[in-house]
Amino acid sequence: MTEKRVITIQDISCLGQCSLTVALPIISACGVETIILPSAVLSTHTGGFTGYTFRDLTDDIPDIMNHWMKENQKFDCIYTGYLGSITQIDYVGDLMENVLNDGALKIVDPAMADNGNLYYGFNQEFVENMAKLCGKADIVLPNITEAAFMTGLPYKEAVHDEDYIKSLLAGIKKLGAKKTILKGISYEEGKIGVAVYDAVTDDLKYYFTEKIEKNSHGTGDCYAAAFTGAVMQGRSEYDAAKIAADFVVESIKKTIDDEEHWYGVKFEKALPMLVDEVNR
Ligand code: PXL
Repeated sequence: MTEKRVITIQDISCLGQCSLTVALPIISACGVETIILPSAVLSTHTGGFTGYTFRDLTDDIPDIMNHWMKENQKFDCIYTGYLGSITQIDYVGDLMENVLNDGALKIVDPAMADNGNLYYGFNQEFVENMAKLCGKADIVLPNITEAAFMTGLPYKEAVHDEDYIKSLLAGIKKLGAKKTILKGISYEEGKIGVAVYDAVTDDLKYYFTEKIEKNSHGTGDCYAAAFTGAVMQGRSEYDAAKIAADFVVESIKKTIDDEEHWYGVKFEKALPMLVDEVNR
């Protein structure tokens, strides 16, 4: 039996517990072989550090892809996270065409914004290109901010009303994505959750957890990686969305007492729980 393999493309932020340094250990812990394509190497992430180094690897992406094609290597899932430029988004389109098996799953996390703002270095043109990439995906995992930017709807803070959330989901559906996991929804104080929306059947479900009042960096990346690992282990999208949410809550809880640990979450401490849940 050939095991399913995931290719994930995002940056390496050497220090910072985000992007590839969380995707590789988390998906691997789920029992899934993970092929990585580093799009850039930074000394840290850009969300709070200053003076970080940045080595752009955009030009290596086609060479790496061409080598895999020559070696006849194809994958069963592509999961994309933080991408640094429109050229990189275009190269993801090439990867989708050239290195995926028939029926491979395309998961796009449009990691580019949070709390109402785009991350440093992104602009409206990038948003439009990311929205097009989401249109090619089977599953997209935006937070409320990213969904608002991509649909052109206003960003609204919690507590949300359901009509607003449904309008974001309808907007993402219009982009062409088949399924949306919309993160960061709150319909009541103290609770936060995700919508799991199937645009083909119009089925909408929610999963809520307790809301921990801490702004945590990198939790979106931990969420998407755990979701991808769980889905590739055969869990339904809804189960994977739930498992990923519980994993992120546990990771935040493991971090909350350490005030000096501001740049990420201690997801490593929650991996045993994730592994248990995925294999349950
Ligand atoms: O967590 C998303 C992310 C990934 N990679 C880099 C980032 C960020 C968010 O700020 O700066 C380099």
